[in-house]
Amino acid sequence: MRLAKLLSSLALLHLASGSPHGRRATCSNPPVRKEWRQLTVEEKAEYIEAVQCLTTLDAKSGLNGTVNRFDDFQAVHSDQTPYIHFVGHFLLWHRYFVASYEKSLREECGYAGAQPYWNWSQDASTNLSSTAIFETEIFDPDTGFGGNGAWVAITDAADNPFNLTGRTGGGCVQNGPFTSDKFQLHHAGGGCLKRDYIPWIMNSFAAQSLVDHVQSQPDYTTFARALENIPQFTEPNIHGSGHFGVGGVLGTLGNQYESPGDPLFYLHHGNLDRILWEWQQQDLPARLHEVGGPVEPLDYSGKNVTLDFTVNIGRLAGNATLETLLNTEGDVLCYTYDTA
Ligand SMILES: *[C@@H]1O[C@H](CO)[C@@H](O)[C@H](O)[C@H]1NC(C)=O
Ligand SMILES: *[C@@H]1O[C@H](CO)[C@@H](O)[C@H](O)[C@H]1NC(C)=O
Ligand SMILES: *[C@@H]1O[C@H](CO)[C@@H](O)[C@H](O)[C@H]1NC(C)=O
Ligand SMILES: *[C@@H]1O[C@H](CO)[C@@H](O)[C@H](O)[C@H]1NC(C)=O
Ligand SMILES: *[C@@H]1O[C@H](CO)[C@@H](O)[C@H](O)[C@H]1NC(C)=O
Ligand SMILES: *[C@@H]1O[C@H](CO)[C@@H](O)[C@H](O)[C@H]1NC(C)=O
Ligand SMILES: [Cu+2]
Repeated sequence: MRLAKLLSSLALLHLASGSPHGRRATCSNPPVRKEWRQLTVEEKAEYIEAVQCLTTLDAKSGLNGTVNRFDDFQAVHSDQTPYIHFVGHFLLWHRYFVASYEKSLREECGYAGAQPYWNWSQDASTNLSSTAIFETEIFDPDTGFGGNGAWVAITDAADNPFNLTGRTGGGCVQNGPFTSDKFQLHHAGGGCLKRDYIPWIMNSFAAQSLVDHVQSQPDYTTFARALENIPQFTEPNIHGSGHFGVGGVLGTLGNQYESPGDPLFYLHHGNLDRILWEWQQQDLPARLHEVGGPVEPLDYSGKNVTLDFTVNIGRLAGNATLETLLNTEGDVLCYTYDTA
């Protein structure tokens, strides 16, 4: 009798701690992520100040070429670049990375808001040579992230391996809060922030019709693959829009290793994460528990990731399973978006 009672109370205890419904949610009042243009002038200034604050705090990642907390993020991404793109964990690794950056802005730099995103589809033109997409509040020198880099000609074809046409910059950014006198990178040789706008890539890769195509995919594997598409420029991919539209050939955001050196990286990947989040909302009960895609880059017939697959982001935060990262309001992540 006593044994039976003990066993049944143990069973109850087990149920309470083991069942997802028995677990106390640790995310209350999640920060609400908004499009940059939904922020007030004050909120924009607070965000930019918090980014600048990261550059004044000592590095903790232990990685070579890091002086400050901003560098830490760039170095961790660079370190893992060969293992985190064209794989099943691509989107959730970057979700965790951006959320950890948001957490550092809030907890280490006193930023009270959420990570903003850049909805580039809002400005994409069917006139592919239009530069209107680069003339929005995102690139405003006073309230945004500043504009293009100075023109730098490419004389050695090896510096443009994809033979991209239509470059317009390539040097240090010329205005705004991240010019070389105010902002310096340190990883991989460091130097100024560079941009190299390519209007046709920005306008075509950011088209809302492509976003609609990605969001109409029936499962995680096809969704994630449609979003990244192929590592070439013969077909558009929405992931490439911000990277190569803004970073072009010589710009920081166009460098697959060092791209988080451009503060716009976090607004660009914030938008990709918003697109994933919206796709999940279409069928949340299923899409909180579904992953897929290759463990090894581009290995579409090989081993696939599963819910218990673990990602690490170095010393930026602890290791996490893909299942925990599917939930933006769970035990590891805590944020949401302003769209329903
Ligand atoms: C660290 O970076 C410096 C400068 O780029 C380089 O000379 C050095 O070899 C690097 N050290 C390691 C351990 O990678
Ligand atoms: C993003 O922009 C597209 C194109 O203008 C628009 O249809 C969509 O509603 C926007 N979404 C958000 C969340 O801003
Ligand atoms: C497309 O944009 C370019 C650059 O702004 C402009 O010169 C051209 O007139 C536009 N073409 C059309 C058809 O609007
Ligand atoms: C770029 O051009 C060079 C020289 O014409 C060619 O060898 C190379 O294959 C081209 N690369 C791509 C990605 O098209
Ligand atoms: C991985 O997933 C793909 C796409 O669903 C599938 O074709 C492939 O067979 C899977 N790989 C294995 C080893 O099951
Ligand atoms: C996190 O994952 C990395 C790579 O898989 C591993 O080397 C490291 O030991 C893990 N850290 C912890 C605390 O489990
Ligand atoms: Cu990346």
